Amino acid sequence: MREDTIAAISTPLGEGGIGIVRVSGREAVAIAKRVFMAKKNRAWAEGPGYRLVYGFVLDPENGTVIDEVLLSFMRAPYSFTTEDVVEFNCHGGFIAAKKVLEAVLAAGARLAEPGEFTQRALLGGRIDLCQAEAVLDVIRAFTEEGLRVAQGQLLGRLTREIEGLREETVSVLSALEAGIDFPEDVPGIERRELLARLGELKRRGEALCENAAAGTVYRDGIMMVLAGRANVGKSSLLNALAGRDKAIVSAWPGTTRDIVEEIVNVKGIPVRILDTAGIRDAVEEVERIGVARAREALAGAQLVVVVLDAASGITREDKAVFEAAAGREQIVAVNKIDLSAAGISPAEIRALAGEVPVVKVSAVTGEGLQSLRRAITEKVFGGRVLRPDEVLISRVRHREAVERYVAGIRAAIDGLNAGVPEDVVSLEIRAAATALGEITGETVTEDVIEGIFRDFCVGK
Ligand SMILES: Nc1nc2c(ncn2[C@@H]2O[C@H](COP(=O)(O)OP(=O)(O)O)[C@@H](O)[C@H]2O)c(=O)[nH]1
Ligand SMILES: [Mg+2]
Repeated sequence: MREDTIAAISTPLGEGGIGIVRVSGREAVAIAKRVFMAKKNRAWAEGPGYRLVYGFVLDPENGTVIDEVLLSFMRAPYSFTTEDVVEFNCHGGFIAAKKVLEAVLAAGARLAEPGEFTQRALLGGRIDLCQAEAVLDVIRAFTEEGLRVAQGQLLGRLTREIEGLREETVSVLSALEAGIDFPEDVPGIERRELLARLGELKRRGEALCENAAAGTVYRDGIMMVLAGRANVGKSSLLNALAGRDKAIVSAWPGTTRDIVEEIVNVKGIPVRILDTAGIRDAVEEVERIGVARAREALAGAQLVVVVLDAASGITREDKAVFEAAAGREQIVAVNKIDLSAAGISPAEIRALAGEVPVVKVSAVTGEGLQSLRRAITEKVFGGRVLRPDEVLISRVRHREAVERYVAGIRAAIDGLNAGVPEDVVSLEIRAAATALGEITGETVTEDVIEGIFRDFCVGK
């Protein structure tokens, strides 16, 4: 499979300073020699790796210059893929890198599949599966916090945590099995000690699951809906949080019909904010569809911000909004406090919505926006404060594996307490260890790996 040499443009197409064509594989150097003419150092390929060589990529057909480039050369195994890698730093733009790629393909390389360079790094043993996933998460990170979580994973901190847990689990398993196989020779590990060690493993697994919620939030973000009757200032609030005029704001009720959305960085959380049509008994068809969509969005949201108008107080229509939002995680934002500082009494809100956080804001002056952001993070993290160096699970695939691990250890503990035979208990522990191995790729099917790389872009 790794017989052939792959190539792709690794930078986004478009106007830019440089565009990079990456070539990896056994023939990388031979192929580069066919298309590249060094200005001075003609013997670059015989020297050590990690060097830049200045020169030209020539059209293999007629010898004309395609582009002036800097070639960088990483010799196996000291490269991203662990293979010989040559990268052409071409001029940016739409054509130069594309022509260089064509020349490289004509000289014997094959166009890389999405994520194939990273896949080779995985096959070469330079990174494990969760580090490969982290490569994509680093690229896609939307906030600094998301980047930090992804970098921790890329640098192997999650791997070490998972591997440590797995080794300890296997060690408990072999102690238990020694007692089963040679009951006369080895005194079976004491039950009490066994239970204590399993209890500790369960606790560590549970801690990882708890933190996974935060990690997933930093990676995937949350979906938040602004709901309220017409004209309370939902669109104005979206614009204020986004810091730009995304949605049309107008004194005319019923302006927003379709859902307008924007991803906003709220204290490190990528929040997908959906601005919806005001919920009311619309008479006209387009608005009616908009209201139906607003209700649908509400049903799928992880967090609902019910917006009220401080100047007009609570009306019959606001009550309908609270009914639609009932049972959802929610925050109440009393908007337009620049018009009415007194706002709406918390008791009145509580009577309709129960114990919900209430913040006073003005989308026009910006007052209270910081409190709204804080209320959002408190809702999302449940008031928990995260240490910056904490190892966070950020992918559903990982969380599910750890959940199965914890379930297995829990079953083992319950089994021991209930007097289940030890060989049955050991099966539970073995399955738990296998679940952990799926995270780093030790025990994982080909399908899972393919699914992961399908998400990647070509060139990474
Ligand atoms: N004074 C004041 N006016 C606001 C505020 N927020 C919105 N408005 C005004 O209220 C009207 C309706 O705002 P809009 O954002 O379109 O409300 P929506 O229908 O809920 O999306 C517009 O004229 C806005 O300028 C606010 O905080 N203070
Ligand atoms: Mg609107």
